[in-house]
Amino acid sequence: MSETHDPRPSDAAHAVPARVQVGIVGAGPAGLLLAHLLHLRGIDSILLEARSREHIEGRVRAGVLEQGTVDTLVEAGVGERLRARGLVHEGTLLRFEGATHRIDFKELTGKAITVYGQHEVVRDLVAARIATGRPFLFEAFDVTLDGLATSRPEIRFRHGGREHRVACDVIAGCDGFHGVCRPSIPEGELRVFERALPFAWLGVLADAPPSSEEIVYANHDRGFALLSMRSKTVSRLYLQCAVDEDLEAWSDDRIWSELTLRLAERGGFALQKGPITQKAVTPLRSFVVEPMQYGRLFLAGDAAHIVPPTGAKGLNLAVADVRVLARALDAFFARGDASLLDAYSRVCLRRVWKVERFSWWMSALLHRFDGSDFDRRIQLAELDYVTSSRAAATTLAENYVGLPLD
Ligand code: FAS
Ligand code: PHB
Repeated sequence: MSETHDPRPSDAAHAVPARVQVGIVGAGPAGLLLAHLLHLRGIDSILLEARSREHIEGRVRAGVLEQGTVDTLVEAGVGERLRARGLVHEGTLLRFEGATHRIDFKELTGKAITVYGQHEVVRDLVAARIATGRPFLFEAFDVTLDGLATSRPEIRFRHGGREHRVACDVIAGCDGFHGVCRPSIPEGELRVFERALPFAWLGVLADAPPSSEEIVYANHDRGFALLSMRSKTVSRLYLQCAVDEDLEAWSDDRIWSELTLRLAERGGFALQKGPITQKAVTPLRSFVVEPMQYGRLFLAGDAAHIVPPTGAKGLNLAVADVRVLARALDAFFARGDASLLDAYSRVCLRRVWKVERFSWWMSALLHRFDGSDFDRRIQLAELDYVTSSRAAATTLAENYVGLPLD
C-alpha cells in the first residue's frame, strides 16, 4: 500500500477560535474519533493534544479491533489503510499444559476481529482531522477547565508561547487515565471503583515474523505470555511480570528465552526471534468512575475507565463511548434535545461494566496467581471447560469480538 504523504496541519488548524461547540481534550483514539464523528455531523470542535504528532503516532499500545470498531472506522471514512493492512482473525488460541485449543469466533459468533495497531488508527484519524482544516493543536500545555457547571464552560491552555481561552458549549474529556479532565470534577461528585492486579505486563515489539497465524494466549506455570502481531513481519509479545519489574534486568535474550518457555507446546513450537525495537512494563488495573459526566464535561475512554488489556478492550471501549457521545451531541445541537446527553453515563456504563467483567475474567483465567494448589486446579478446570464446551467457548467469543454496540 503506497503511503500517501500525510498533510501537515494548515494554518487554520493552528488558529484558535474564541468559541466552539465542543472542546476536546486529548488526541488519542477517543478524542480523535469524536472530533471526526462531530465533523461528519457538521459540529465544530477544537482538538487539543499535549504531546507532539510524532509522539502520539509512534506510541505503540493496543492491537485488537472489535468488528464494531472496524465498522465504525470504515463507516466514518477512515478505514482505507485499516482494510488494506489489518489482519482479520477468525479465531484465537488458548495454550495451557502444553496443548493448544482454538476458539473459533466465526463459527461461534459469525464475527471476526482485526489486528491493526492503535498507532495506525491514530495516524489515520490524525490525517483525517488535519484534512478537515478544523482547529487541531499539538503540544497544547497547561490545559485547565472552568465553568463546567454552567452552560458556557471554558478551556484555557498555552500554545506557541501564548495563553488561550476558548468558550465551549460542551467539553469532552478524552485525555486518558493521567489527564486533567477527570480531576477537574469537584471532589465528591464522582464515585471511583478500582482494583489493581498483582502483576504487570512486559510488552515488546520485535522485528520478527509472528510465529502463529492467530493470537496465542498462554497460561504457563511460569506465568502468562501473549503472542500477537502488528504485521507479517512485526511481532507484539507480552510476558506477565512483577508490578515493580526492573526492565533493565530483561535483556533481549532473556525475553526471548522466557517467551520460548511459556509459549512451548508438547508437539514443539518454534518461536521466531528478532531485534526488539520497543519494550515497556504496563501495570494492570480495573478502574471506573461513575458518573462519566459532570455539568457540560463528558469523559470518554481511558479518562473514565481502564481495563486490564487481557481482553483487548481498552481502545474498543473508547470507541463505544464516543459513538454514544457523538449521537448525543448531534441531538443536542441539531434539535436542542439534551436527553441523550443526560443519559450518556447510564448508557456507557452498562457496556463499561460488562467489559470490565470480561477483562477481569480473562485475566483471572490466564495469569498465574500466588494462590493455592486448589486455585490452580480450578483455573485449569475453567480452561478445560472453556475449550471443551460450546456454550463456554461462545461466551468467550461473543465478548472478545465485541458485544453489540448501542
Ligand atoms: P489515550 O490515553 O490513548 O489518549 C489520551 C490522549 O490525551 C493522549 O494522546 C495524551 O497525550 C493526551 N493528554 C493527556 N493529558 C492531556 C492534557 N492535559 N492536555 C492535552 N492532552 C492530554 N488496550 C488494549 O486494548 N490492548 C493493549 O495491549 C493495550 N496496551 C496498552 C499499553 C499502555 C502503555 C497503555 C497506557 C494503554 C494500553 N491499552 C491497551 C489501553 C489503550 O489502548 C487505551 O485503552 C486507549 O489508548 C484509550 O484511548 P483514549 O481514551 O483516547 O486514551
Ligand atoms: C496486542 O496485539 O497488543 C494485544 C492483543 C491481545 C490482547 C492485548 C493486546 O489481549
